[in-house]
Amino acid sequence: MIYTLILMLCISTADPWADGSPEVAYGEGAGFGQEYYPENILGPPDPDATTTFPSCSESELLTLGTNGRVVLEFVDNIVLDGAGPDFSVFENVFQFGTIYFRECAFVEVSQDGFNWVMFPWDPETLEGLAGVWPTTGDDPADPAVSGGDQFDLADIGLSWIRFVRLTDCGDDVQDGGLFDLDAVVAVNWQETEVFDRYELTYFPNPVNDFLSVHVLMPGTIRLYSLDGRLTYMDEIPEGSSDIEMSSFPEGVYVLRFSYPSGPDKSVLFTVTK
Ligand SMILES: [Ca+2]
Ligand SMILES: [Ca+2]
Ligand SMILES: [Ca+2]
Repeated sequence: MIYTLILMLCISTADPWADGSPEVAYGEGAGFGQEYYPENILGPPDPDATTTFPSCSESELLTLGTNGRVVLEFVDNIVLDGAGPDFSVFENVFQFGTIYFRECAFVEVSQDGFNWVMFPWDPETLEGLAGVWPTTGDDPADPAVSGGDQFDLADIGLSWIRFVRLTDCGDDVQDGGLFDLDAVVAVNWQETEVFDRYELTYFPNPVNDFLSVHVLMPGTIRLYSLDGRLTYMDEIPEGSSDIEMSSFPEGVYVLRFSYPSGPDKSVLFTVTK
């Protein structure tokens, strides 16, 4: 049995933690932890944090600043709607006697990183916000013992998500101050192929009539000859588009696609007759 376990550990490299942070926008009062971003908000929460001794390390926490926001991305896994809570957010909330020191953030989730759904929240009870309950120091992937703030995708009607966006509540919520993110951890999740949301695929190559280009979001396509001249430009929708190539002289071309808020992708292809 131990061999089976070792084999499983070798095969599965995915983890429940958030894996990347494609976007951050700091607000007033930010600064703490920026030197360690994004590593300080990826991976598990600070292992030394407890309910009464919260994390206070810049290598574990990132202060967003007033109305600041950060996006976390699950790369090797997605969060699924399973039984009960599906992911947890850990902040350095702490308890002193009967008092909790809380600094809150709004929580939104997304499948594609563009369309977002916010968890409903209550300004009185703070339910639906992150930064409300302390980290216990127990297993961060088990919501029964982990502490932190827990979110159930069933509450907003989504079956899975890949992105979590946290926005400091600023003056919208009467809390203790600035939200300091420690970690976001999936509870119900599934390993996935590493996903490139800025994917660009095309065929055939070489081409003599129509070049079929497939992209995941709308954007601008440009074709250049190898001497750098722009020979074609158009806006294309998400999905597949056919570009008529029969009037193009033979040769090698650069196909460049600009995603609306991502990197440009460039590939080479050949036109033949
Ligand atoms: Ca992960
Ligand atoms: Ca951390
Ligand atoms: Ca659920």
